[in-house]
Amino acid sequence: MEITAGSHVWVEDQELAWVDGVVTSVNGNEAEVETINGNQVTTKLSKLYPKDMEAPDTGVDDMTKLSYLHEPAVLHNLAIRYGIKEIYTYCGNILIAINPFQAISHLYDTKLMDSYKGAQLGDRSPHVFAITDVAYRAMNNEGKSNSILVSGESGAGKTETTKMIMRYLAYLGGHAAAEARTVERKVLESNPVLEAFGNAKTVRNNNSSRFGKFVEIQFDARGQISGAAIRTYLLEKSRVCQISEPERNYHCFYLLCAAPPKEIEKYKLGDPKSFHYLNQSSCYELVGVDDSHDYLATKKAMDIVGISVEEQDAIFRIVAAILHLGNIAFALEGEDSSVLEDDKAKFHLQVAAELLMCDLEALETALCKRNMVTPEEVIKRSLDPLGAAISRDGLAKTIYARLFDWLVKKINVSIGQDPDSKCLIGVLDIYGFESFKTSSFEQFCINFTNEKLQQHFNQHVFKMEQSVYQEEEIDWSYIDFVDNQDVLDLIEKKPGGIISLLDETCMFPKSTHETFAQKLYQTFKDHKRFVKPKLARTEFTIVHYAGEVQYQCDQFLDKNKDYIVPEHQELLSTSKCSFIASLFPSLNAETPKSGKFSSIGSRFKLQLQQLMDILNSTEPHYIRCIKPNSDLRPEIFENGVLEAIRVKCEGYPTNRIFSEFLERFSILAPEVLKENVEENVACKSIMEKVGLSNYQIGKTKIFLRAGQMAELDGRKAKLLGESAKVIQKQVRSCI
Ligand code: AD9
Ligand code: MG
Repeated sequence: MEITAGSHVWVEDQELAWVDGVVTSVNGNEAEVETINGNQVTTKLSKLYPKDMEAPDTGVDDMTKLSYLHEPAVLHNLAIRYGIKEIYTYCGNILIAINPFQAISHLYDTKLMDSYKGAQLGDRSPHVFAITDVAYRAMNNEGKSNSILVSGESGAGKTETTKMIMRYLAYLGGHAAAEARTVERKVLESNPVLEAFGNAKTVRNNNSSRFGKFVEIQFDARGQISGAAIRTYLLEKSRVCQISEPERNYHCFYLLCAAPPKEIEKYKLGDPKSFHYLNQSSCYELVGVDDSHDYLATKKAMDIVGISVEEQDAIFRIVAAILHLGNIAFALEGEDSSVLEDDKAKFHLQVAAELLMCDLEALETALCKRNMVTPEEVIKRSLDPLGAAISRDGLAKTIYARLFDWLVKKINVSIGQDPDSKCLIGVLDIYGFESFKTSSFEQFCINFTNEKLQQHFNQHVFKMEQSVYQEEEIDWSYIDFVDNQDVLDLIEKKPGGIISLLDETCMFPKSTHETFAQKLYQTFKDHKRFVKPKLARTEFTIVHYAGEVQYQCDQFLDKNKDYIVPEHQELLSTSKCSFIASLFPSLNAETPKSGKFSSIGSRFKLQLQQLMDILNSTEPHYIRCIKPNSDLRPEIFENGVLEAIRVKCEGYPTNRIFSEFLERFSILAPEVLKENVEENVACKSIMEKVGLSNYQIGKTKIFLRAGQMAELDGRKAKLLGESAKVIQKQVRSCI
């Protein structure tokens, strides 16, 4: 559209993201804009976006109703709706949810659930229940599995949204008889249990999921919930031993420290500040969270999901043992051996051994010494204090990870699977895209997941667009499909991708993180998604769809090794606590030999591929969560919402029913209306007169390319301006 003096436009603003204003003058390819907050801005014409002056003040509940589908228009619409506490908006059949960071009354109550039951999408205001209802009905009517994929950056509201989906599904597919309701109760109560052990406060979210989760809810032929399976993905193990300001460790540690006195005494706990694994950060309490209340609530939820009292005791005993393990400090003895630092360390070693029900000396040896196997004999080699601390942390992480896996398995067994179920609804809540000051292997895996999902999303949006075009019988064959395959290749291609190179490096005994970094620099020096930061020795940057992330490869090698020290395995498999011993079953021929290299990265890649295979066999529905800040600018700007819009813009982002189009633009060719032709012919004539091409005429709608609506509006405004001048002239001549 031609932007001239008097045009209403959006202009970029440092504080507000976008601000609207009026062009006061145009000089070459620059324009002066007077913004509504009274500033004079000079900017390039190409940086201005036309503002739709006919858009309703209260916003639209579906982005596709916007005449201009560009970034400022989309964000402005979301901002208007957010201002009136409408947190949900559609973009076609994608639901956009903006985190309100406060409870909105009645937004999720049963009365509201009633009102969405069976309603067509769009009949009622946008809501997570509406999308879920569509998925449920599609499953019942077509007998096909559906999935609801919730995505968005960390803290955007994915987990909360997922819980609402599960609640609504339990409402739709719940049983009338109280005694039959156990399945859905177990499904719902699995959430607080998994959150207690798998969520933690991070910089971005006080209740951040540190694992990915795909819940498969199975239904019987009558549409009632008959079983469920929970799959989890890569728990962040490093958090157990290492946290930084202002984060926290996993919730369960703080819950247990706030348990009733009897438990505190039993597990020899006390102030969380006295534990090394917790006091690396000064954050112990969360605003609005009562850990002692949550401890009891978690135990109640554990009861419901079928974890026995004895099992609960063993679980919390392990949690306490990990805290005590963390306090076993080592000092140097002789040249390169280590001993317990002081009496305090001895005390914690003793408590840890008691809680883990293993031999005290065996525990100390497992921490401080390693077996060296030579052809002749096995020699015990001492570790230095640093080596012993690493060994201790490794043990703590392994125990915690096994405990978490046990919980997931137990919940699955307890809920039970329905072998006869033909249909399921899968709900995906994966950790959101992350970029920290120091991003490590965990962020690499998390962001890899998000790239995978983004690709699925792109393909889906593209397919949806195609189906609209097909319905209207218009040609779509030349629309390019833009995707992020290049980033995925960089990460997961076999051979040659980063994960492959990492595995190769891990298997080569002499390699270090420096040699790994060098290998990356050499291999990807020309890759457009890979950047070697200036002066970097061990960092690398990936240009993700959501932005650039710089990774620090210091710990990539260690974190990629799925390895349990044989001495630790030996120690715990002989624990007198059968629960603990069962977490470390003796190795048999089927399990990989202890000490043999197995890669976390490759296993994660495989898990993701399996997830994608499941998703590809379902009908997907998308919910994109946005975390707003004061000016509603998503922190990661190329958020999926904008990505969906970008995909749309590749095709025909705007369409209008013929009659609506004629009503808006017949002024551009009034003679057309007089000709008494069919509506589609009239639309065509207007476009021809204005000189626009590349649009398409469907069966009921006209499809416009990006910018064409703005162009038409511009012509209309100009015409109206000119006719106003003509009228003024006429009036003047009359006077
Ligand atoms: V992460 O990737 O796991 O770090 P999520 O899961 O996207 O992240 P989460 O659902 O945990 O974010 O939401 C963060 C916080 O926002 C919650 O703890 C709530 O306090 C708040 N929230 C999110 N959605 C809603 C909502 N619909 N209503 C009220 C909400 N509060
Ligand atoms: Mg979450």
